[in-house]
Amino acid sequence: MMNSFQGLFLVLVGILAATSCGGSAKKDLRDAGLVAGAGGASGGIAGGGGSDSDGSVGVPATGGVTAATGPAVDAGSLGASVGTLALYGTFHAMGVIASLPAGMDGNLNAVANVDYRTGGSADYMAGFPLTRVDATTFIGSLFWLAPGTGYDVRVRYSDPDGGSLDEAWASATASTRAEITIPSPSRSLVVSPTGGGSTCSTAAPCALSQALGAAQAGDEVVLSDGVYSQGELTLSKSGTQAAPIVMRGASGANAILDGADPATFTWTSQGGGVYGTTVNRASPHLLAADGQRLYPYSDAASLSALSASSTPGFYANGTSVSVHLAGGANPSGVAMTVSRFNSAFTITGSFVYIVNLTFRNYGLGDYAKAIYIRDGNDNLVRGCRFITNDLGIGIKGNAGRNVIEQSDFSDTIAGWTWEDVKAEGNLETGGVRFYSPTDGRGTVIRGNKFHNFFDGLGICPGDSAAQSNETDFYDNESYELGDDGVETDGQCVNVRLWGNLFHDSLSGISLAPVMGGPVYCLRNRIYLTGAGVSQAGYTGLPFKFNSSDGDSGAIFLFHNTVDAQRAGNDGFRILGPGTWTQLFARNNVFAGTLHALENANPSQPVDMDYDGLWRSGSDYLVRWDGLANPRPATLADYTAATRQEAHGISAAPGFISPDTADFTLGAASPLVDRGLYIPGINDGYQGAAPDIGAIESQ
Ligand SMILES: [Ca+2]
Ligand SMILES: [Ca+2]
Ligand SMILES: [Ca+2]
Repeated sequence: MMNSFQGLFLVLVGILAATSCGGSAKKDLRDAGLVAGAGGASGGIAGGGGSDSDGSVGVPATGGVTAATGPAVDAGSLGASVGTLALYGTFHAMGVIASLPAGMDGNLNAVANVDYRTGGSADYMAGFPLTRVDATTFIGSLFWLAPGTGYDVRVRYSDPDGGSLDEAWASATASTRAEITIPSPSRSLVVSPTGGGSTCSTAAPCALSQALGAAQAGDEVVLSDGVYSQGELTLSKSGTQAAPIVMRGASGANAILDGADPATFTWTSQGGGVYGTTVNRASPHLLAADGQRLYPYSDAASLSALSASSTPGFYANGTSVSVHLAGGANPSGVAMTVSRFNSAFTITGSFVYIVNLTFRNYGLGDYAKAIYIRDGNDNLVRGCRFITNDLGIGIKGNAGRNVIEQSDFSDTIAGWTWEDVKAEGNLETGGVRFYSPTDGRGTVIRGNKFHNFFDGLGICPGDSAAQSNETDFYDNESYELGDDGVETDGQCVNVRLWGNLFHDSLSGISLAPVMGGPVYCLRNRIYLTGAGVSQAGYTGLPFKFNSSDGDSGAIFLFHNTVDAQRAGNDGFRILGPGTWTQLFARNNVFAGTLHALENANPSQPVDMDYDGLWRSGSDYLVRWDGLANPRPATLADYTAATRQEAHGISAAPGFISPDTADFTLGAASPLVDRGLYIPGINDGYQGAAPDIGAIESQ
């Protein structure tokens, strides 16, 4: 049965086929626009299932990086070169920014396709088309690239009106970033917590401050096992790529930078289970008892009453600090932690590498963080542990190409109520944050764990003067969080999230709002949503779009797997308020326990198709406000009413073992080979067509 949606698609293909000069059917499908045209209208249409693919076989994309090869592009005839093209390479992706002279496409309906090839290759392959962000600018990304490799990139314009822009092009060449290797040091400066002198050797270790003062480009500072009760140190020197300044924990050691005051305080009963003392530095924001953070109450009466859901806590007034522990326990018999430093290190230099260190208890005053990267570039944090800090790593200013990888970030507040955390106001930071403004580009956050926070982290600044962020967030795991796995909230242009795991959190990926765009969410697995404690009884949002903080640009959701699992949670859910130009989803699994889909903000454009839709309970498949029947019981009813999901599949997804988070599709899964081929996104799939969901199984 052909509905009007499919009819519109065929009309578009027909027009383009008639007007293109010798282009193949593939070109026509691409030109038909996987991305919407002017104003982000939800008419971005792609069709054909897997049948428009040549079935090329490559390495399956499973969330990690693959170097799959797509079919060669037949560009048809090329017109004149036009405008400018800027590229920005990260390890595995590349930002593409194409600009036109003003007035070339007055009615804003041209499309910018992008092709790419490794330098010197004969054939171009297609990338995912660029997104129009204003009258003269198109922005997009290339994925699954190899590090340290040169690419030729070509943008081809297609304008349905013909004219000089149609078939015009722009090209440029750039390299992806080479992987980081740490060269052998020219000198090792060994330090210990009790070290002294200036020898800085294994036999005669010096103090950390001595080594940091002496370190030059090419040196390493090696921290021996133990606790370093230090902080607010500034690292202003720079290394180079060939000779970085490395600060690392000795092999096998647990070198701990500790922001807590090592003093033992005398606690005096103030009655009612409250005990007080005087600390050495004013306004600590982080106290803990037996390693559990205490809630920071804002006044003595609230502390006395434990007004935040009876959560044990403290109240700081200058250097006067009171605590109220569980059961009114005397803190003299408890291992107490009182922060006395705002930070461990502020890094203003470049090529400073921090490896295999533990950071804990940094939380004095406002905006505390273990590591502060302020205008520093090309720095590395690798294999570190961040345990109960107000923030692990804060980034601000002209700080670009910093890499945070293989590290573990945690706190102890996942059990606090949503409302109590929000009321306090300074407990939502998580593992990594960009302060405003952050104008640097190319931050890469990969292979980390973020857990027991409210939000796992945030990867977009509120403001940025850069035309694009070029931030990559991949292969991370966020879990046990009171709110979001990751906040992609703020100024987010060319921000890419792929291959991440989000589970046991209230929400997965927050896109609320993504100012600018485009933002790409590819092959993420989001499960066990709806965790956390809220007085309001919030249920989960695998993707969060609602915001009153601004307008979102284009959001692309490809090949994500959502399996809510917890009772009463949707597979996909849109709440109000919020506005966006484009929300485009293909090849995702949206499996809920309540509904597969729910939309309480139907004023905004959505374009969804080829998704696997399922709800395990007995409620309606879809809840969609604004329809004559807002509770479509079947996919056919929903598609008839909305034109969405004409190629969607309503069936149990057939995961191998969702209880153990194995979302591989079983042999009998109805989602195998039922996805849409999307150039630049799922080249190299197995079988007859891409599988729906995060894992290409067959
Ligand atoms: Ca036009
Ligand atoms: Ca949040
Ligand atoms: Ca397949």
